[in-house]
Amino acid sequence: LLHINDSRLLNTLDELSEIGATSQGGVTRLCLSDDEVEAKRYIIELMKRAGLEVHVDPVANVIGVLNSAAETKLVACGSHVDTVIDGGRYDGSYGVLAAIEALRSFKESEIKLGHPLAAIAFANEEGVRFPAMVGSKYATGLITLKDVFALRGTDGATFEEALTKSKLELESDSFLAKHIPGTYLELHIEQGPVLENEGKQIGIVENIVGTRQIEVGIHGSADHAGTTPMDARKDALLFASKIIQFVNKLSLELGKGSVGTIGFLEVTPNAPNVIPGEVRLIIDFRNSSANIIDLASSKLNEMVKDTANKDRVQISIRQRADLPPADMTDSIASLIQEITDDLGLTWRRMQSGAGHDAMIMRRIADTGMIFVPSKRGKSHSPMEETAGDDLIHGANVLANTLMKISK
Ligand code: HGY
Ligand code: MN
Ligand code: MN
Repeated sequence: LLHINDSRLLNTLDELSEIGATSQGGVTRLCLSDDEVEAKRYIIELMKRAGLEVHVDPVANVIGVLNSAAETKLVACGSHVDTVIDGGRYDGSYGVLAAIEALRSFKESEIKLGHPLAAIAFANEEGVRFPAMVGSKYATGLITLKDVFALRGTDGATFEEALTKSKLELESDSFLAKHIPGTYLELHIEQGPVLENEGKQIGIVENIVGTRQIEVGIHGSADHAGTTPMDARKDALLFASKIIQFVNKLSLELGKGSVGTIGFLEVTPNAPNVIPGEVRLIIDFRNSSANIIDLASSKLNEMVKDTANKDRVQISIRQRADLPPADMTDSIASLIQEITDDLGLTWRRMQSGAGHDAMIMRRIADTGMIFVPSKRGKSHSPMEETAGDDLIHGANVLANTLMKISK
């Protein structure tokens, strides 16, 4: 069994966490922000130090390749280095750094590998600024470069403008389209309380729930808060509050693991004595069943349109992101389980309530995910924390599973 270099992995985690660090101990690295670009440059450097052949594709996926001369199917692993606003230091970053550490350890121990291997930092997994999973969707041919370039961020910039501003040197063609991975493995923190509650060291993911994001623009009328009678108002925020209540009620009513969130809300002009004229909000609905997601989506569309008429406001409504539920590959889950047993670690099979690039990669490759425990189940928060030995265990499970597949 191979053991990765513990202190080196933890050291790179500390170094990467400095980039985009916030005062509360969290990290903010939105897609193609200066901080995320700096993180990508750090990853490029680290891959070079690890002796990998580095490729940066047209949407700024960063790919480090080992044993590239081998003619057999690529074995890929990785995650993302972009984060949410004031998120944690492990979400995504841990999987990328452990992937690089695994390949670096293979190279150092001169293990005979029968396949080329790639460690990947996918572009824009989180979808805070631009709609989610652009990197893996492009890498798997789900979205064209033209469509990626045209994506508009919540700040109004297009993906293309942000790429140009980043000054990242990009290759002209998609490395992963030319070298389609036969297998993809992703190591990630659980971002929930299950492993900690059950005292298990490793999570073997069986399925990832689906996510549907719907963006609603509400166009009322900005008027004077003092002189406008209550029955003459077109109050966009009042209408938004009905949508927020409805999303919560619908999620509770649909049950079966449904979760509905409105985390993005923009009020214009956002002044205490002006009736809100414009509101923009994004609904995030999730469920492990595509049918329930479709049902929720149609009920939301119906409610928004009906209520808009009553409230005399204009609305624009569009699907912002659609990430269908994905089952992981059984044979990969069994292999992860076998390796975890060999390493003498405890495990349990489980669902992922968080989305991951693995749900997209599953469309073209045999795919598996490995989880390590999150303290108090916290994530997408500066409180995100995972114990050092759990981080090492997860990296060893990833490395040994990769080695078994790549022999
Ligand atoms: O939102 C998610 O589930 C993931 O963190 N992108
Ligand atoms: Mn993540
Ligand atoms: Mn995340």
